[in-house]
Amino acid sequence: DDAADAIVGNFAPDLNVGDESVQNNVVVAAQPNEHVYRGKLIAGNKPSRSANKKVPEDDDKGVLVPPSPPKDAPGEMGKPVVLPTNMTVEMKKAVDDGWTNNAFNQYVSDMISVHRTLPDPRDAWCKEPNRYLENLPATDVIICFHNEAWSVLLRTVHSVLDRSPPHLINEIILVDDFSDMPHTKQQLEDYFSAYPKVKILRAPSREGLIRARLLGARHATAPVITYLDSHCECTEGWLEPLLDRIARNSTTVVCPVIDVIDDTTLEFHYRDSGGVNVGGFDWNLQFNWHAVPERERKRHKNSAEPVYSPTMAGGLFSIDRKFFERLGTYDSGFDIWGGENLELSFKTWMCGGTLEIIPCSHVGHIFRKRSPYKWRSGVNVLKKNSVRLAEVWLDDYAKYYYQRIGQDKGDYGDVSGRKELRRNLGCQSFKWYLDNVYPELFIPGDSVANGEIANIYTDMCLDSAATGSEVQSAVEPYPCHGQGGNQYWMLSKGGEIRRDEACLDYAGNDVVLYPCHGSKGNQFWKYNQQKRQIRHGSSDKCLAISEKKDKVVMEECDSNQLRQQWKLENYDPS
Ligand code: UD2
Ligand code: MN
Repeated sequence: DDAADAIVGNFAPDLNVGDESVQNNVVVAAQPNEHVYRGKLIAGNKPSRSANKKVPEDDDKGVLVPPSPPKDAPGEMGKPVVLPTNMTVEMKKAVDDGWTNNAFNQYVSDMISVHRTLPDPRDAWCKEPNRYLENLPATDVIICFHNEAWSVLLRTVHSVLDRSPPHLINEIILVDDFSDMPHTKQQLEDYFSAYPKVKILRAPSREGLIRARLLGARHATAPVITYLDSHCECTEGWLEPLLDRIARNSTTVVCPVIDVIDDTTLEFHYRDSGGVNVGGFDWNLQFNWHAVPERERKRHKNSAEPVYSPTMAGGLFSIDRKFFERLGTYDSGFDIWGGENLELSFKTWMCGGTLEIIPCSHVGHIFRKRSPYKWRSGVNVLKKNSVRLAEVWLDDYAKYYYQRIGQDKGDYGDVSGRKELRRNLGCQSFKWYLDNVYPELFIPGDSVANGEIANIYTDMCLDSAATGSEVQSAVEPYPCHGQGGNQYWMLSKGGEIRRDEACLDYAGNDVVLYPCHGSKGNQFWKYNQQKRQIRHGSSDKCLAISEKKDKVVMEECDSNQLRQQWKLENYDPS
């Protein structure tokens, strides 16, 4: 039902272009004094225009000379902005509204210049002479947004314009995914009419970020496509190291280091090269971060060199446009949010490319603790996307994801076109990917049991809502529900009871989940199938449910005690 669907799988830049309201901006006029947006002024802040004044330009390359905010203005050099504790009632309401609408502190963002300065986070290695090729390909920068805050969106765009060599930016394509905030309408067009490189595309209905990206890609003409989220800030020299890798090999897909812009203070925290992480995923098909593995460290002399990454976070990367097209871009059946990052990661590696994180390139991103916008009602969008992904790319390993979702795949639509794409590309197997690209990943099939751990006496299961490997999280008894998820566990050959990177751990107090350390001790458990006991290594106690049936506890082992008896799903010690 949507135009974007028609473009999937390949690029057809000439298709339907006329149907969308493309703003080919011309320089009309503007007064680039937009750098001081203060507090609640911003909501109704209209960009000032004066019809006949020409915008200052850099050598007619269409790039404005950025206004430079005063050094002591809020947030300069990436410094935090802390609001006073004695706010007026109006101010407090404005702050709260900002949080409600955006899931970050919009009020603080509005106080900061849209041209604010940032520290230069680059390692000296990055700035050595002749580090990058002289003739780099230009890129289009595609930024999709659904109801992004005005000051944040503008700062994203200005950070690209202000900190990229003009000749390397062909166009900035803003894709409005059917926003309904007032400032995303005419005000946005008026504002960017002063910036000829900025083009605005409007999705005719809510597409979700994946189809919105495809819509943008259809209008891209530069040799390289760069995607950014709509709440980013590019730092000095972010672009050249990305384009350099693609110039050297067009099948290399590259991601900048993603620095954290604090959601409360907008402080820019950057990671130095030593702290760079690479991407992974777990069997719930969630993306996660890891330290650079030893085998990868060994490949490098300097920690600022590009590092291989099994996956990408998804929002910020550059890719050769033709290579993206060859890989079949994204699955347009992916709705709203999620899954596309792993799809692109897997097929990049499996179908002849490489995925790298480039420590010389830094872009900040506001990480949020919740999603501020509406998803679809009545469908589990993320699960649907993930099932499509698993069906097409995971081969037999898909079963591990299905165990996590209690085998309930739901209606995931038609994936035959995507399977055909994979066949035509002649890609490697998922096993090849795991063996060669992500050997660190724990494979559920290498475990002696997987599924629920049910207490015989109570029909309660070991349950933990922890996701990822938070440092210490509770494990509790909960009625068995048979749907995997929080009750899905694996008993590894090494005696760990684990889910992804989190291991059941007992250090004398509560039974908790702790990041797996692989050295047995407090994380070592032994199952005796006859006695149905789970005996703990270092304490020699047995796992039990408390008499009140409300806690997971450790007790002296007693083979007559039913509260100490457990059934492990799919237990097979052979
Ligand atoms: C991460 C990625 C994001 C995407 C997502 C998985 C980073 C820093 N971010 O989530 O880019 O890969 O994982 O899908 O790697 N948007 C729309 N339409 C929608 C929903 C979102 O245009 O229906 C826009 C949104 O305004 C934003 C971008 O898509 O600019 C990403 O959304 P997000 O910021 O909510 O995702 P994030 O960073 O949690
Ligand atoms: Mn984001």
